[in-house]
Amino acid sequence: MDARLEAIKDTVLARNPGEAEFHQAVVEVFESLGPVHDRHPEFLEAAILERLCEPERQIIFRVPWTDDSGRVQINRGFRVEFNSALGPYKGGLRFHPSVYLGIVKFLGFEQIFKNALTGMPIGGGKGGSDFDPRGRSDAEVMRFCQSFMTELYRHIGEYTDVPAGDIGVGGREIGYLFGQYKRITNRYESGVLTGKGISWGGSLVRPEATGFGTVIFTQEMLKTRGASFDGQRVVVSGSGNVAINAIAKAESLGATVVACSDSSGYVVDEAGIDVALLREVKEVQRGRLTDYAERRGGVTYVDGGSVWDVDATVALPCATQNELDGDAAARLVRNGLVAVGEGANMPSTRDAVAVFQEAGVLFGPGKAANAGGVATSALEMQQNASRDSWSFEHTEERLTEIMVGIHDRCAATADEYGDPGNYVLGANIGGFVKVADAMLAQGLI
Ligand code: NDP
Ligand code: 2IT
Repeated sequence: MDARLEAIKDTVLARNPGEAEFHQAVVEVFESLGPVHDRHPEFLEAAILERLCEPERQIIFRVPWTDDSGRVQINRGFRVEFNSALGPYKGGLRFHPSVYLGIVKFLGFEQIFKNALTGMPIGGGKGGSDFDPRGRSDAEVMRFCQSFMTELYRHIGEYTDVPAGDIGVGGREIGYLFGQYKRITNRYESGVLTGKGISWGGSLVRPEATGFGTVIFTQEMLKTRGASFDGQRVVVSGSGNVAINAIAKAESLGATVVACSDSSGYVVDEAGIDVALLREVKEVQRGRLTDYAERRGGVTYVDGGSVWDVDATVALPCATQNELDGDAAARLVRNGLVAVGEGANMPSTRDAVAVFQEAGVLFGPGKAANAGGVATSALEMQQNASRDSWSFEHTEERLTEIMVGIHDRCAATADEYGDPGNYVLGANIGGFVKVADAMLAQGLI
């Protein structure tokens, strides 16, 4: 790392102790930014990096609720409003027992650059709770969401901060959150949340957008080597919103998706995952992959283990951070891997990224490859602002244009900075310069 940036990085790490994921995200971005500061010493003078690493506002709050047996439960809620240089804070809410400030800050930090890359007018933020929705009834989830929003509502708004979904937060949760916001504020403010249902201000394609976008981005990378998804053998991790829609899109482009996973194990389905059945099991019945394996028949279910043991030409990690380490990466490379598109946020460890890049594998980092979700959230905000709703075809066309645009900008930036094909460099520099320019223009705030 550039010596000037190393000193700033040390200060950032020291003043945010114990936040391993946030540290990882900061270091990974800083490693790309030396050459930018050679060209733009004004960024150093204005302390852009120091300001970027300090969230504009961090909110931590108590979320009390009662479970179905009448017992009081207490969770912790978070919203980190990281950077508003380009627009209102924008980013999802994650409900998962692993959530703590370091996770929310890594996600919010990544979101700043991702949102800049989309070209849409959105700043970066993230939130969530250590609430575990697994095994909770609808009524419990509703009470939790209502309590969460009873504090969050005062911090958000169409022009301030616009949350959406992430792990553990989908259409059901956004519905309960929106209902409570509307009740407290007495405003039908559609643009305050995205990922809404289609009959009450949502956008077509938003549910599919992250997974579809990841595949579109990966297809663009493959095209640079004269290849496509057609005929690829694909492994996807996870079996949630992003994974399911990545599987659907990859299969529609002629790939065979032979495996996917959840936190309990993975399924190998050599004939190709039956995406209609997977949707039914996961989205309608809220079941597990074991249910998929049972109903599908003729497939292998592996309890525990790593889905990255399955050989593939294209890997799409779509579950969670640090789920693919250096050993898994080396194994995938030995088994003939050609491309990786990150549907999840920071799923590859820094060791894994190094293995992929040294082996010449096409590598699309999450902040570029999974930007289709938030980009379509911004399209939802546009539709809300104009009280309009667009067709599936039109919205998907916009998503495709945006993903191809992100790919091309990352590739062009990597070329410009002398490292062709390095999408990590392209994404970090491309996102950073846009935000840094806006921060300079807006003065010391
Ligand atoms: P979902 O909650 O719909 O699905 C998450 C999936 O990942 C589940 O299969 C879950 O398994 C698995 N998973 C979650 N945590 C872990 C863990 N600690 N270890 C192993 N498996 C795990 O979430 P999404 O599909 O929305 O999100 C997946 C990833 O994509 C996240 O990294 C998220 O930040 C990112 N992302 C999401 C966007 C969106 O629009 N939703 C946009 C951009 C990125 P199990 O059910 O067993 O917990
Ligand atoms: O990580 C992400 O980009 C998301 N979870 C989606 C955020 C959004 O505001 O749609």
